[in-house]
Amino acid sequence: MRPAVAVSKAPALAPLRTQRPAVASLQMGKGIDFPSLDATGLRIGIVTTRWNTEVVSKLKDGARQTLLDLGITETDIVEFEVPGAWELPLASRYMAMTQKVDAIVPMGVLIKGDTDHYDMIKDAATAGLMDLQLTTGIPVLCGILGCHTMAQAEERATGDFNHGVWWAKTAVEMAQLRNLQLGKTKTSGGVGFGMGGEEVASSPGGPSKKTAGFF
Ligand code: DLZ
Repeated sequence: MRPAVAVSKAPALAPLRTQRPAVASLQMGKGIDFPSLDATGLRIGIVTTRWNTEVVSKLKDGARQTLLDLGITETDIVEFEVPGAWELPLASRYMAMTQKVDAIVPMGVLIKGDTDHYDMIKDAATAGLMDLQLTTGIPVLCGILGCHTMAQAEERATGDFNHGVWWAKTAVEMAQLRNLQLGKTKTSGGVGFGMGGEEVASSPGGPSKKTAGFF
């Protein structure tokens, strides 16, 4: 007798929503073009380090100004600060746990020294950031410059080559892609901890209560 064939009753996956293809014309290794972006209503998180703060602050300034130019309000730029690049993944995770940011831009600068410290931090931090975005589904950028000299870092945080500008645009593009594909509405509300969570039923059909936690 032939074994019964289980027929899935699960609804077919929703077709992928299409987005205008990104313009990706490489300019001699000096960055990429972006499609026209409108970031109105998005909320973007920025996490910066105090290590190499002179360069990191330029990256942050470039990112902030770009976000504002794209239509994001000051209040929709959420900022955390941490000591060094090693701390970026955990702080970014705290920010992701709020579920109130559409993308996160961690920013740090690692300068290669004479020891293996640089490689340990660079590899662990970048792996942590990748893991974070894949496990949460929230875009988390690779905003760590790994440079051999401070001059290299300065160059990448200045003028037309300010990576903070590109990171901001990438964050907006990825946030839009996520919201489009997941059918999410734009994020709103505060970032904090308390009783500001969603109304949920405490039991099926039971009275609703507000959840405690990040909101
Ligand atoms: C310890 C250290 C060193 C040597 N260099 C850097 C650096 O170039 N950039 C950076 O962001 N952080 C550096 N740190 C600090 C570590 O990231 C981390 O803050 C400490 O090891 C404490 O966990």
